[in-house]
Parts: sequence; C-alpha cells; structure tokens
Amino acid sequence: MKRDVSKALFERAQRVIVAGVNSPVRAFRAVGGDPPFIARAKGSRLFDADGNEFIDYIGSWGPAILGHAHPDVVLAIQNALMNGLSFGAPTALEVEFAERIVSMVPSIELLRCVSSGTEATMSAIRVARGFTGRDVLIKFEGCYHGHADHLLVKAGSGAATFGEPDSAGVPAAIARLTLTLPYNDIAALERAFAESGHTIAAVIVEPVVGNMGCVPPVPGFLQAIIDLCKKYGAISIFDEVMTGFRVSRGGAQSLYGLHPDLTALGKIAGGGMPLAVYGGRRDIMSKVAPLGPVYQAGTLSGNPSAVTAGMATLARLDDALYTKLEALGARLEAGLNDAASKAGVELCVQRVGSMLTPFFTRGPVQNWDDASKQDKERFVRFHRGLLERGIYWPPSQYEAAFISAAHTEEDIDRTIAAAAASLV
Ligand code: HOZ
Repeated sequence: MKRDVSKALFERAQRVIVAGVNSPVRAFRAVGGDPPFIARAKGSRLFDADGNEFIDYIGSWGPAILGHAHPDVVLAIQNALMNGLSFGAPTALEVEFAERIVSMVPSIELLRCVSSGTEATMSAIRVARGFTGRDVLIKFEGCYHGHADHLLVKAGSGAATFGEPDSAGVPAAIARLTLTLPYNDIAALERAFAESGHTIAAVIVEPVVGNMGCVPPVPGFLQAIIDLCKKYGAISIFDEVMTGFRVSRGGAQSLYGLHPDLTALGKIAGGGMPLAVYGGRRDIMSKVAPLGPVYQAGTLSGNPSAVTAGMATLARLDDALYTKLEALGARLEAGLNDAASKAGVELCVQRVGSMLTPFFTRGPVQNWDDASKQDKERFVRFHRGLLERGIYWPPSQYEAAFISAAHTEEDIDRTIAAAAASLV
C-alpha cells in the first residue's frame, strides 16, 4: 500500500499541529505507524491522500450513521449555505430541529443547542449543580464525557488510550468534586449514595459505554442510577453523545425504556457538523439563562448549516435503517467470533446494534478493570493487519467501531476475511 503522501503530510503536520493531529487518538500512537491523511469519503468508504481506499468503521467517530456524504444531506447543507453561514440570531430551522429532538427523545422537554459533546455534558452538569445547589458529581471509571476539567478523572477514550485518565492541568480542588465508581456496580453506587447522597448533584453515565470499547449496562444498573438520583434529589444525566440515535431512534434510553433527568446529545445529532444538544426536564432546564441563573452561551450555537445537517440526517432514521444496522452488526459479530475461534484466539465481541468492540480477552467486559486487562499487543497486530487490507478500524482498543447504513454485506464479509487474516 502506497503511503508516501500521507507520510509527508504527517511530517509537515507535526511541525505546526500538536502531534500532527487535532484530537489525540488520530495520531495512531496506540497502534504505531503513521495515520492515513483522508482526502475524501463516500458511503462506507474513505480515500486517503495516496489514493488508497478503506472500508470505514469509525464514521467520523459516530456521526456518519447514513454513511459519508449522503447526497440528501450534502444537498440540504449546500442550499442552507446559500442563505448565510451563521447569524447569531434565532432561526426557524432551530425550532424545527428542537421539535424533532423532543419528538424522538421522550425525556427531553426543553433543550439548548451547543457545538460539541464536551459543551453539552459540561453544561448539563452546570445546570444540575445550579438546580440542586450541590457540587459533587459521580462518574464511572472508563467513561469519557469530553474534556472539561471535572470530567477528566479516570476518563476513557483518548485519555485512557494514552494512560492519562487523570489529566495534568486539572486543579485538584476540582477533581476532588468528582467521585468515580466502577461501571455496572450497583452496590458501589448504593454505598456512595448512602454515605454522601445529600451532597451529590448529579450522576453522569454513558448508558452504553463506547469510550472503553463497547460495554453494555448490566440489567438494573441504569435504573438504579435513576432511582437513587430521585431518592436523594440528585440529577441523572445520560451522556448519549455516542448512543443517541445510534443504538435506536431514541437512543439508549428508548432502547431500555428509561427516563433520565437530563441528556447530552451530539455526533449524529449534527450529521457530521459541529452541533450538540443538552436538555431534559422542563423544571431543570428552566434554570438556564435567561430563564434562570445558570449561564451558558455560544456564538455558533444552533448555526443554520449544522442544524440543517442534523435535520437532514435525523429525518432519515427510520425503522428499516435500524433493522439493517442490526443485521449488519450481527453478521460482523458472528464473523469475528467465528474467525477467532478458528484461529484459537481469545476474543470477546461486545455489541449493541451498530456499535461494537472486539476485546482480546475472555470477557465479558463489564467495567474498566475488565477492559484494561485485554491483550493490547494483539490488538495492535489486529489493527495493523486490517489497515493493510483496506479496513479503517478505530486506532485504539478503548473506542467502539461503528457501522453505517451505507455498509453492505459484502463490506462486512470483506472485513471478516481481513480480520481472520489479521488474527495472528
Ligand atoms: N476520543 C474521540 C472519540 N471517542 C475521538 C474524536 C476524534 O479524534 O475525532
């Protein structure tokens, strides 16, 4: 595979951009080698600057549920651009967008648009603190909710990938307000509430974790969060930046029939453009300025091009799409398991719909301790083997892979064949 152009670009990039990338995992440090520089994408495919073609399982880290550059989405954005890029003033589009979100995610009554998942989770936590008048936040080890100070405590995703789950630069006084517990551990959660329930402002959780690889909740875990929050007057926050519109039309909360107090959305909500949302109970969200005393604002919040991309994407999420994603996901899961058992390799594939992770461990993986015990060297060889065979897989064992509606059974079968050859 020719890599000269990407290699040269990477060298140039490292002179002027930190590590040559604008988000750490893209540097490929966890898997070695240089990252391909992407020139364009279409459907299930990425094309790099050297002209190599890849079947993509990152999907821009989640947003590309329809596949890349869906013609209807692109056309809608082109039309919107002709009317101006950003006004910093209210638009009819935002109203339509908010109405659609409210109709798709039943727990959201009132919302705010922001520009990134980090902003959404950070703002949801501020509202929870403003509403309760309390400071303590509970999060779970290995969950990643963006890079706000109080969330970079035992964090997953890139923070875990690079062994920095507790970032430098976060004041100890801030980190002390974040209490971390093992994911899926109901007893630990009950103990934490019993000990200091009346100081806890909120519990934030990825209802299906994507940021230590794909880790589903055990039965009763999410309900326990909601119930304990209710009992002690704390706020439950589902971070559905990754799972929202991904694991079902209404996200993980619809899949499991749950009603959190607040929800953060991003990725698919913006259809590939910088757009995210936080929202939930009307009484809580009514604390946000100018209705209430919790301040939050943003110049580009709800800008028409991003909102148009989100609208055009959300409008295409029908039952047939989720049926197709489930079938493709099941096919990939079965194929990976089969390849691993033929190769005599210990592999535990965890999947919810179209998000999935092959963990090189016996499994099941239910929390950070389980996830961190996997065979990382084997993952590196697996990733390299896939890339050489034209499969673009997340370059970290602590990220989930995503399938899009543009993937075909042939794509999945080619991927399984490449995986079988890479299980060395
Ligand atoms: N840590 C992000 C996904 N969980 C990566 C985002 C990116 O590199 O674009």
